[in-house]
Amino acid sequence: MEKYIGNPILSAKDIPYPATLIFNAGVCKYKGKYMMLFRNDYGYGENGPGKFTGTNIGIAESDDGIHWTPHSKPWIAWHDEEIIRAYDPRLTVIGDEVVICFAVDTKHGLRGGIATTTDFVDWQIKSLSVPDNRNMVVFPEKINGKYCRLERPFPVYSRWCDRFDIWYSDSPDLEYWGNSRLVLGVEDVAYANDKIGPAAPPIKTEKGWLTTFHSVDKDTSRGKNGWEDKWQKRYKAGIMLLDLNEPWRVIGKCDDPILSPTEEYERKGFRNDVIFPGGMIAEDDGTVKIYYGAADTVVCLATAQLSELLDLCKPYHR
Ligand code: BMA
Repeated sequence: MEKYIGNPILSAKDIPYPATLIFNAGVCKYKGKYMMLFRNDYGYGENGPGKFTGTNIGIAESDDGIHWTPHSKPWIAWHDEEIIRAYDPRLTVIGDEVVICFAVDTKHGLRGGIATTTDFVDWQIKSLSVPDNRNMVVFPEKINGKYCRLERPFPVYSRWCDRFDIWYSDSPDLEYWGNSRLVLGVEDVAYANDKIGPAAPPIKTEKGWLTTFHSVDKDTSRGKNGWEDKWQKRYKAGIMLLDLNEPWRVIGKCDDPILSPTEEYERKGFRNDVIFPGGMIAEDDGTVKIYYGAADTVVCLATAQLSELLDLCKPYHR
């Protein structure tokens, strides 16, 4: 992967409304433009360390996927009596629609939300999972007549610590989800000692569905890292290939992370040493753009050749 020399591609200083941390963006190509929805945690400092006044989701557009123009106002702030906030959007174009997955904090648990839009103005909520689930990403086409997603439940009572894995479910209509299967366990990723989760929505290749995931390793000797009193985790990005017809089956995986925190903008911020991809675009010229949140503070871009990413995925069966 080549990290873009001009990173970060979007940060709080670019945003024309109150913004503190601009990160974890979803990106798609839609109706001739690159569209980005990004997370904005704002108000740090007013309520003390680690406590933000609010979170909203901003929107930005681009002609080249590199230079971005944010709209003058936030896109949405999903908030009501039950819902506290929505964040970490991921975007998938399926036919005429854009499917948006969110993490949704509610008073009764953390839920995975799925919505659709055709114009980035009106949006319709299709489903909200039971707690606790998030990091949902939808595949860019129906497979065997079903919408498919990767997701990351938090099975606390069977794992007893942060041992969280990547799962698959499918749906006839984006509303009712089932056929759930384990895709990849945290124990299958040598560089993770804590948890893993889906990252950007998969892209279709002739060899299979190519998809990123995030992996977390925890170092309990670490103390204050970033703005909070304690932050002991490090987030990297991995990549794997899923079977085209049975997308819960991993058929290839890279042994090493494809992105690790090495740069200042990844190593220092609200939470140090975090790389959290949310968008991946395959271009016609054979390059792939991966968009990722860095240090929970800014949005960054890295590029690679699709053929090289495929070569990295060695045959794998769990
Ligand atoms: C995860 C999510 C992400 C965040 C990451 C690193 O659990 O909360 O939104 O980027 O932690 O802090």
